Amino acid sequence: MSPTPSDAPLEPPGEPPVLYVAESERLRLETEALPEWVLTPRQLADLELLLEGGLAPLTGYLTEAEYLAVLERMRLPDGRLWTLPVVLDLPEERARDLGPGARLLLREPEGMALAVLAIADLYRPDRREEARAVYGTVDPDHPGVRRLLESTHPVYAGGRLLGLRAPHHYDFRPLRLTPRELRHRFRALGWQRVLAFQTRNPMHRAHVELTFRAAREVEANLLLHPTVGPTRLGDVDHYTRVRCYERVLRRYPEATTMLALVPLAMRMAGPREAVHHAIVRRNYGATHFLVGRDHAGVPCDRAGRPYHPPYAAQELALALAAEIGLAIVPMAEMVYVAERAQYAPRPEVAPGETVLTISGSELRRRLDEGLEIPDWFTYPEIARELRRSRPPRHERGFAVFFTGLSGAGKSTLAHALGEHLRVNGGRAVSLLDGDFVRQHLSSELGFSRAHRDLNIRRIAFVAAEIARAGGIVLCAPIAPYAVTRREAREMVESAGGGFVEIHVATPLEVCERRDRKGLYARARAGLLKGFTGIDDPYESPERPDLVLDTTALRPEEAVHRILLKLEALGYVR
Ligand code: PPS
Repeated sequence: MSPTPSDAPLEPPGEPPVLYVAESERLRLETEALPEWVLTPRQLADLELLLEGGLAPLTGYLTEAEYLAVLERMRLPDGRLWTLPVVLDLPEERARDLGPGARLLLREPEGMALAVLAIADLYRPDRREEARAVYGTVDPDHPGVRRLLESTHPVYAGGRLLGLRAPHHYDFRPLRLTPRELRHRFRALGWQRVLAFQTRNPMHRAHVELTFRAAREVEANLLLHPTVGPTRLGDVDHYTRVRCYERVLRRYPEATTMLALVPLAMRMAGPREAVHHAIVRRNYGATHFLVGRDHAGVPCDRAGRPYHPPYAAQELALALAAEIGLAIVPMAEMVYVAERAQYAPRPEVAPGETVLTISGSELRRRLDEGLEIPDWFTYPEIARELRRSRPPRHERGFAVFFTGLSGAGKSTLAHALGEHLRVNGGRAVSLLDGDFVRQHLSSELGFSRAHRDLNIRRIAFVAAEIARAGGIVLCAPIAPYAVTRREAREMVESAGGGFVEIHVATPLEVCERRDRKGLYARARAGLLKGFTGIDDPYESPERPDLVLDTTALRPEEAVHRILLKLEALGYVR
């Protein structure tokens, strides 16, 4: 199944050109008054790869003609292989005063100018078509599809990049080698055959066995080349992962294995992304690329159906290997065989042998509950690192997010819960009540949809920072929109915090009867416009962690139910 060593080109294709302009041109461009755009983390990762030649032959973002050709044929209009859209997405407000021929200055979030985009065209893509072509599905449960449909700006700008400088990183600098630096390193070491391994996860024993075996089969040196760009929501953060890689590296023979990081933004696009990853590694000077089971894939949909057959990525990458310009090394999944106390490729497991595996979600569960992580699964030093970054839930920061109509009882419950948690002690408890936030954080905002969303994002931002620092935060806004509540959850969870959503589902009639602030009366009289529940919508949560109706429930009773839920989820003991 694997290619023989002679399949591999010994000399990788030429060094990819970087996209930086000369110093004089840079100074000139920097003094021009250009319209600007501050890059998102994903855009920043794409830009860094582009500037350093990691996405050669691209010299900028895809124009519409290129984009359509890539979607339809996995090729640029001139026939060269290219499988994923690499585009700059902009909101309408930003795109409005731009046009073909305009130049757009691209900055990193800290303000440093990185590049100028010479805009060739601006277009409004059909993102469902893009999802269908790239992911093979428009299922919003697929995280790549969801990001594309919900969090991508509607206008794409294509054109050539004039690079000013590389983004600056303060973390793991010695490991962030550019394509040129890595190629020079290989040359200096005399490495002519290099097998690259892509990952977005911590490496456990199965990965080590897999990479060892693959490198041995093709008689190549091994490059551990994990991505440190944005990956899938919920993945282990790159700081923890890189600490794990540094530790796992010591398990390999020093002279034949190297670790370097690549700022690649994962799409989770399966087969097309496997080819993309291989192209990137060719640019970094690898001669071989390992493609395992379900490369860059999302295993299955809600009904348990796979989005792609598990070996589809291998098949596509193998079929295109000659064009990519490196050898694809397909590997079967490695599993632990209990009777042999050894890892083996799944197809080589004999009938009657016991296969042991621990899935990503099972590992997270064990970490959350502080349970054992067996030695056959990972090395003790890796388990230690993972425990440090994901302590059991009762030691972690979390948000309790109350949502419901005005007068439903959110503030009362949040306040009462806060007192209980403070009495228990341990973690700091902060309260972000709706009214309080509107006084201090969002005093200039009204109640339009845009302002309500902004208000919730601000709350979520603060909540995420509190949870990141290990605190407990109780949020009690109306938060009437489901999409924005989900965004809040994602913000807190991606900061490593827990998120517990409580729908305070007291019916409108009861809230209105209470009318403590007299607002319902004013809304009914038409004196207050856009009041939630009266002439403004409230979207009930579909799957909250807890639903409480305070019509006949005393605050003490309600708080007791919340504490039981928090205990059941493991956040308090
Ligand atoms: S939102 O939608 O989440 O941003 O709302 P929130 O920040 O929680 O603010 C709700 C409080 O503001 C008062 N108020 C209104 N609520 C809803 N709609 C309109 N038009 C409105 N105008 C003022 C109201 O007292 C809410 O407080 P709570 O604590 O929910 O009763």
